[in-house]
Amino acid sequence: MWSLCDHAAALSTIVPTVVISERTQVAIVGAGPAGLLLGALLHRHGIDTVILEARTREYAEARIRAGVLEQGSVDVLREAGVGERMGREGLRHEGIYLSFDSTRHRIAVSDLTGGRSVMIYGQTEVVKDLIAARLVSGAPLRFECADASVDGFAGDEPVVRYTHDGADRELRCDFIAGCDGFHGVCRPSIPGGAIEVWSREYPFAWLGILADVAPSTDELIYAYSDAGFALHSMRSPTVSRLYIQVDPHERIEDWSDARIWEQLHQRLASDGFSLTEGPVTEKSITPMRSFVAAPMRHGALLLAGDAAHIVPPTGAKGLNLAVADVTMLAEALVGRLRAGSDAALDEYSDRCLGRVWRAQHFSWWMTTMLHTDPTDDGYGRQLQRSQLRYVTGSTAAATSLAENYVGLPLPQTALLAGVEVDG
Ligand code: RFL
Ligand code: PHB
Repeated sequence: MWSLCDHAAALSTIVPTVVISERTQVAIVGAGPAGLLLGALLHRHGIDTVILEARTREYAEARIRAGVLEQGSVDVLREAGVGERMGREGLRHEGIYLSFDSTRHRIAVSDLTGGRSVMIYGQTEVVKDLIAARLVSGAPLRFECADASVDGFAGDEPVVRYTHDGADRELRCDFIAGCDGFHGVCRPSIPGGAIEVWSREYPFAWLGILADVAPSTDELIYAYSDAGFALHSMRSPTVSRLYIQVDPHERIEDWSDARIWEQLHQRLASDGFSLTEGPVTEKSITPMRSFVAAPMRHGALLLAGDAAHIVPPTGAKGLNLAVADVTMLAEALVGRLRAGSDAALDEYSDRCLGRVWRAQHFSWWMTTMLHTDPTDDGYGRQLQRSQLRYVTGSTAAATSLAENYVGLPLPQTALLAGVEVDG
């Protein structure tokens, strides 16, 4: 006689697993800034999207990362309808300090770029604003989607398979947007021969802290010192964000708050500057890497943001590149899905990569100018000091830094001009 268990086991081999199937125009994998912003821009132009995120909402909203938004990114976020709180709480900055040899030098970024500026507003806040707007819009955003895989993008049946709420699901679509970050599944799904990759690892990492204390500076300080790089940034008038360069093999458990503050005091020291300590509420270590994968389009699979490229954070470019990518991607998809034009889609990868490589160079340049290289025999430090003196002493050199820091203007897409793309 069969037991109930035998019966269930036999049934499971006979009855095919039920797959819940649905369809959308654009399946977006990843609810980081790239995926969420793409969803917001497409929603405003009447394109159906479903956003699938592996993590919980709490996790996505708590991930501490970027803090500097270029003016072009601010404009796009406003256009996407999420600029209100940023406008109230963001801090507009018109300059940065470069600190070395006990002196702080101000780079007057706005004066040197015809009035352009950056906005200090945490990525956590951008993500919270985008999630809130998405939920209000009623468009689908699913957290805790496990085992996502992408398929069929080389032909005309793109599909994302995943599990959610214990059920196997498939999302059929016209296009898949791979916005799933550096460790996502979309880029690795592209056949090896169809993608070219360039990368560089650095012999250092950033240890970052968030501290409940008013910033000790009015503008960000990027500090070069023999003990290593340090950065004094901020999140609000009462919260400071600080980083120090550490060896990539360091463990966060070995860094007491006191040890971190001691290094910050030493590295940020300059005439007339004093650093105020406060309770540390978060600390973590991030390795540094440069990476580009090209092309960013493979049939109906389009990569955007960290899924396609990453930069070391010294130039504050990663989030801004993600915003630029999805602005161009939204325009391309609206052109295709509402007006039947492939022109912008065909240009998507090349348009993005021009900007990506400029940001790659700037981020590499800032990183190598400001970090001490453990393998350096002393020659490199002489070059770094010479470069820092040049950048802070020559208007031409300072203008080049400023222009890159505020970011290239975004191409004036129809979306940004608020124009109906299918009009
Ligand atoms: P994200 O933010 O990594 O989001 C990807 C999302 O995809 C999800 N995901 C999946 N979802 C479904 N299925 C899967 N199989 C999935 N695999 C992954 C992930 O859970 C996640 O939610 O990529 P996105 O959207 O491209 O955004 C990129 C930015 O996050 C990144 O470039 C910046 O944070 C970089 N960055 C900075 N950028 C700036 O522009 N200015 C800065 O000041 C700045 N500072 C920084 C930074 C990054 C840092 N770290 C920690 C790397 C400072 C630091 C310390
Ligand atoms: C930050 O505030 O987290 C930040 C600021 C400037 C950078 C990188 C990170 O270059």
